[in-house]
Amino acid sequence: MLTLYYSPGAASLCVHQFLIELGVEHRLERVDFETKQQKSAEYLKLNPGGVVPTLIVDGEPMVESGAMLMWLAEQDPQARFVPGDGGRARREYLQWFLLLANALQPPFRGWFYPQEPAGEAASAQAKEIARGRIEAMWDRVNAHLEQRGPYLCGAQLTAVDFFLFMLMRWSRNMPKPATDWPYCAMFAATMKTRPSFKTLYEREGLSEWA
Ligand SMILES: N[C@@H](CCC(=O)N[C@@H](CS)C(=O)NCC(=O)O)C(=O)O
Repeated sequence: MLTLYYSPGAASLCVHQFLIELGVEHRLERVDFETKQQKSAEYLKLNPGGVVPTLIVDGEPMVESGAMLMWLAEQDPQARFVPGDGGRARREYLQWFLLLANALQPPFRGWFYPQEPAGEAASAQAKEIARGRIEAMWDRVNAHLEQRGPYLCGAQLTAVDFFLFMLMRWSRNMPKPATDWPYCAMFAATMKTRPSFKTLYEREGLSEWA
């Protein structure tokens, strides 16, 4: 049985939704951010970065939400969420996983934890830089979805779409949320119709951006 260490709405969200979507049996362990449980000695043994999510597989901890999505998608006997043709869609799948993890997730860290790169005094500036990087990525994602959509790899919904959907959700209270871009908005609206989204919200006790 898999165990997911999570915090509501955090980077664990895409993994949680994907587990529901796949119908894979799992157990949830909530990590309490209020008490900084993610920095406790016990949790750091599982995830030395002191962040969520952590997925326990056969007693072994795994970190990085994008890697978890890729791995879970591979375990699915019908491989429903992996483009299997080895061609364009497969290339896009790998490209977008790495692009989102390298170029979009880090500026979100900068937006939510702006003191990290250069201390409290520089946090307003760090936040503006992060915002610019995030918005530039929505331009890019929007252009791709316009040309290639409705999903990142074309007609097939794949694991990487769950990653993108979570990142879009993180922008909901920003001055320009992802849904200000029309093709991003269409993508988000489509993803919200999935039954896994409703179950996820019930389980994590979420209501914003429903
Ligand atoms: N690249 C990591 C990012 C994980 C991450 O930054 N998680 C945040 C929540 S979204 C966290 O645990 N923050 C608590 C902290 O840094 O103390 C992943 O996708 O797994």
